[in-house]
Parts: sequence; structure tokens; C-alpha cells
Amino acid sequence: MWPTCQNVSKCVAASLGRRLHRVHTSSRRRCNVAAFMPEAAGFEGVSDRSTLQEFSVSSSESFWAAAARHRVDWISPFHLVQDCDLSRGKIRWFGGGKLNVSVNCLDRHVHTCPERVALIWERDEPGSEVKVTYRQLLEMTCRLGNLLKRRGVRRGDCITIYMPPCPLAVASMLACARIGASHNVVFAGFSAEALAERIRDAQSSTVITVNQGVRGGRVTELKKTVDEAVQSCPIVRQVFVAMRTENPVAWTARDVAMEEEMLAEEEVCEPAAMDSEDVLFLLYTSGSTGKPKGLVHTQAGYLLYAALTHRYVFGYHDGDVFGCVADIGWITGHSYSVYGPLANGGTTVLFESTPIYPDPGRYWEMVQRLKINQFYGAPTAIRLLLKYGDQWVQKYDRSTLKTLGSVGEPINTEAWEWYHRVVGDGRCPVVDTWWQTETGGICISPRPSDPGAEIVPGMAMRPFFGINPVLIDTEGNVLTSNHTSGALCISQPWPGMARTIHNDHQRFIETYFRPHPGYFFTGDGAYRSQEGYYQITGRLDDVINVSGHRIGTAEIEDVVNQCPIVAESAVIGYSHDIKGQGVYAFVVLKQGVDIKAADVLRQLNDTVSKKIAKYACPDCIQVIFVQHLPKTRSGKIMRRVLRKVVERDLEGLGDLTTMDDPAAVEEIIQGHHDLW
Ligand code: 6R9
Repeated sequence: MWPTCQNVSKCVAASLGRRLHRVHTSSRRRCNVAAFMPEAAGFEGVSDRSTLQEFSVSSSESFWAAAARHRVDWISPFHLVQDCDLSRGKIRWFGGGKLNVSVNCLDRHVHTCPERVALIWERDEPGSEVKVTYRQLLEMTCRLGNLLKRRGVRRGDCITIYMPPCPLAVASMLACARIGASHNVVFAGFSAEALAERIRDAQSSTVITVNQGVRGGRVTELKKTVDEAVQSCPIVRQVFVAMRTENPVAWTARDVAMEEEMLAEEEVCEPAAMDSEDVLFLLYTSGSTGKPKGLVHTQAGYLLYAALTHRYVFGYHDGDVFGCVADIGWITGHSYSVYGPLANGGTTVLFESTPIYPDPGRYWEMVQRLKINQFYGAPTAIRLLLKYGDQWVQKYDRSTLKTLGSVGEPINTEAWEWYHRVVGDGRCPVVDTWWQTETGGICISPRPSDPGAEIVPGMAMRPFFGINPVLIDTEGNVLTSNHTSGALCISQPWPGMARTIHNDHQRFIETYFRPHPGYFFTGDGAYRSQEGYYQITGRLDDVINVSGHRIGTAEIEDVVNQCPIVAESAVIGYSHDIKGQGVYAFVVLKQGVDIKAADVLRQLNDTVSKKIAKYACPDCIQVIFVQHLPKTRSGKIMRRVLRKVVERDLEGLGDLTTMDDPAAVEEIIQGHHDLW
């Protein structure tokens, strides 16, 4: 069940005030559907884009079959479009088909345009970018594929990649795909312990990393972190190390000098013929319990969905330069820095730096220098840059920009308007794209290329082709009317959705399919306006979103509780100006602990950054010491009560009758007036 709806109604109220600002993106004209989407030529009764949208949902099998035939190069064709049963969490697409994802991302473009730039590696130091053509990327991928094979990696193995965005990271992902291994990219900001947990869960015996990372002018010791992680991962037998900097690092017997050994390999590597449903990658994400979930994506459906959304949401055309600034350690980097653009034969930017290095003009200076046509970033960065002022944007020529994208969390109206008015000079549509690691690609978003498409600031607007969102109320009823809010679910399968949680299909079913049987439950709440447009209102479970990064409150609690001075804790999210949400930790110290608050804070922050990652803590964690936590009689911490106290909504404290010790709330209210 989804717990609360309070943030939903707040956002509904907010949205009403927003509905007046409309941005029309193109004139309402009749268009040729086949010119827009060639595979639509054969769809019966489809004469324009709105009937195309209806067709994609009502005849979803025909829609996806045609798209899969048209957009994927198959080694042998599929014979079963889909075999899905959402109530059992069974999702299979394109049964019987065989393909190779790296061939789809590389070889077919090398045949037509070998010298087209595939990757622009925007290195930390501005002006030092490196361009890699499709021919070069194929060569790198093949050499690496051969090296992996020679070093004993077999089809079905899972390789962990702990690298910043760079061409060798992309080649590593594609080399896995080439030889039939799967990858598990771990964000290179994660700590050794978080990395180790993911290596163990994925059972990776090979890890790929770089000697050091460089970000925001600072060097990070990535190889050292891997060495530390591997100490608690006996399964790891080899670590491939690429040299991002020239600095030597400590070397062990299991280390392999990646670039050196790649040079000795053949530049041709036979692609493995993979089944549509073989695993392409695992990607760990936070859930509402302590243990991260390794979501599993498979070959054909994921690739097709990433490619189609990339082309149609952003209006990507051949020759465009696509600038997604997400790290490859997140799903956004997977789908829109790597797989979507490369499947479409596009030119994609790999951004190694930060939005404010060397100054807050970085993004826009890069847009000018690389002539970026579509820019895709996170609201947290937009909010940060907005505060530095317009001059950092206006200094640079942004006339190449055609579309601006936003992802990861709700974008507030102020940030949306600034992005649109200042960054896009009022002429580029802003696409607020809602999706998740679980959905594989964008599910709800404006499609500015649609005739007459309008965009309401702060709204994700309309479902993508083949997606049928539904809203469900607390009693489990599907809400059919408009101007209503509920739990956001999706009623029918689509090819890009995750197939399972690695080694825990039961958890997959329970998390996504049990709350509302027959539907995929997203964990988010949404509002559907009078016109039928969607606005995402935030998580309904115990997941918080710090700068667009998902993190489970339980994950932080687990770690805080490991601190020797802590008896117990409860963590909730609070509204943060820049980061969207920050972290409040209510902490009960062990009896007899006598230590200054500042020291405790330091200890907790150290522990959280060591066990999870830095972004999960220091400058946004607020620690509040209490004697007791509010609990139900059965011992469950009542986080909803803490949330209300932090939101200063004492009226809304709700039913406290199940509470074990009402004095605990009193104490928190009394003690925390200073919070307000
Ligand atoms: C792609 C990505 C998914 C969660 C999702 C939701 C939030 C993402 C959003 C958004 C409002 C948007 N989210 N995009 N909320 N508007 N445009 O971010 O994947 O890391 O798995 O996070 O992020 O809460 O459920 P992931």
C-alpha cells in the first residue's frame, strides 16, 4: 500500500496556479505520420499523431513489433512479440529473437558513417575534449571484448564497472554486450563499502576501473577505493585498470593494465548472438528497505525503448550533438548518454565535470564550444545555477540549442521558467521527463515535436507511445476522472521495463506488482489535470531524492545505527532549496554517551559518507537528538509524525492512538521549535 497522500494534494494546489502559463511548441498542422515515424505507415486507422498515440496503447503489440523490426538489427527475427503477466511480474518481449546490442550501437553505423563522431568526452578541464568516431569506438570495444575473453570472462558473467564517464567506460559497457556478459556500473562517487556490497550481490569476478578520477579540479582515488572494496569480495579475481591520469598507483597481482593489454588484442571481435531476454545489465538503486535493488534490464526491449524515447522526446535528428550531463553510473547515463544515442547513430557527450567548474558558466560554455543541440540535466543543478545569475548563461552562444530536458526529480516553476527563459532564450521547449531505473526510459514527458503540443511548466505532461498511466486511490480504485491525484501506476507492459531484481524476484513482485495487482506501481504519486496532463508529485514510499539521487531512508538509518554511540534513529526527507530534499536524522544516543553535538554530527557524517556516498550526507544532513522516537505499540517508528513536525504541520499529526508513548512526540515538538 502507498502510505500517504499529503504531498499530492499540496502539489495539486500548486499546479492550479501554474496552469495559466502555457508554452506552445509548434503550430497545429496536419502531418504525415509515416514521415514522422516510418514504421507507422502500416498502422491501420492511424492518420495523425494523436491516433498514433492511441494506437500505440490500444494495439501495443502491433506498435512495438513494427518498431522492433524497423529499429533493431536482428541476427534472427523474434516470433513472439510479448509474453507478459504483470500480476506475476513476468515480462518478456521479442521472444525467439537474437541480436547483439553492440552491433546495433556500433557496427551498423560504422557501415554507413565510420567517421561520424560517436562520443565527445568533455573532460574536466574545459577545452580538452576528446572526440571518438564510431570506427574508433568499435575498435576499442572489440579489443576490450577480446581481452575480457582471453582473461576468462564468459557469456553470462557480470562485470562491475567503477569509472567516471569516459570513452573506455562506454567501451567497457559495449564490450560486455559484445561478448554476452552483463555489466553493473557503480557510480564512481560510491564508497568502498557500497561498491563492495554491489560487487558481491552481482557476483562479479572482474572489476573495471581507472587509476584516478578527475572532477571539479580534484583527483579522486578510484583504484584505491576498488582495492579497499575488493578486500571483502573474495570472488574478485581481476581488476582492469585504465589510466585516466599519469600518476602511478599501487599495483597488485590481480590488476591488469587495461590499455596496454588492449593494444595486443585483435581489433575484430565476433559479436555473441544474444536472446532478446538475456541480461544486458544490472543497475542498483535504492528502495524503501536497507538493501539496494539490482534491477535487471535485458537486451532487445531496453535498447528499443531507449532509442525510441531518445529520438522522439528530444526530437533528435541525425547530425545533432546530444548533451546529457548525467553520470553513467545512473540510469539516465545508461539510456541517454550511451544506449539511446548510440543506437540512433548519434553524437553523445560524456560529461566528466561539475556544473560549477571552473565557474558557473561551465554548462553553457560547453554548449557553445561543442555546439550542443539537446541539453539534458537535473533540476538540482538548474536551481544551483539560477542563484549565480543570468550573466553566466548570457556570456555564451546557445543558439544551437533546440530542446532542454530535465530529469530526476520534480522541477519547480522558478527553475523551469529560468531554464526556459534564460538558458533557452524562450525558444527551446523544456521537456520535464519522468521515468525511473525500473522503467528503462522516459515514460511521461512532453513531446515538443507533436503538432500543437503544449507544455505546462513543471508538468511531465503526457505518456510516451505505448505507455498507459493510471492513478489509483488509497482504496485501490482506479481513478477515471481528471483533476485528480493518486498513486501512479502503469497498466500495461512496455519493452523497456526492468525484468526482475537480481536474485530476488519475490521482492520485485512485492515492490512493483503486489501493491496494486495487475499494475506496475511506480512508488510515485501524480496529479492528472483537467486536460489529462500529468504532474509528478513525489515519492509515496520511504525513498528520498537528494539532488536527483534516490536514497532509501532505511539505508541511511542502517548506517547511522552502526555508529557506536547511536542507540536508534529515524531518517526522513525535508525540503531543501537546491538539493530538492535533504536528510533529517532523529537520533537517540546510547545511555551514558557524553559527547558534544558537533562531534556526533561529524561522526555520523563520516560514517554515512564512508558507508554510502558523500552526496547522501554532509552538507544536507541535519541531526536532531531525542530521548525517544515516536513508535506504534508494535514498535514501528512513526515517520509520518516526524515528517509533520518538520513540516510544522501540528494540525496534521493525525491519529496518534496507536502510539506507544505520546510523550515522545511532545518532546520532539518542544525540543524542536528551533527547527522552525
Ligand atoms: C530517471 C531517474 C526515479 C525517481 C522517480 C521519481 C523521481 C525522476 C522525475 C522525478 C518528478 C521528474 N523522478 N524524474 N520526479 N519529475 N521528471 O531519475 O531514475 O534514479 O531511478 O529515480 O526519481 O520519484 O520515481 P531513478
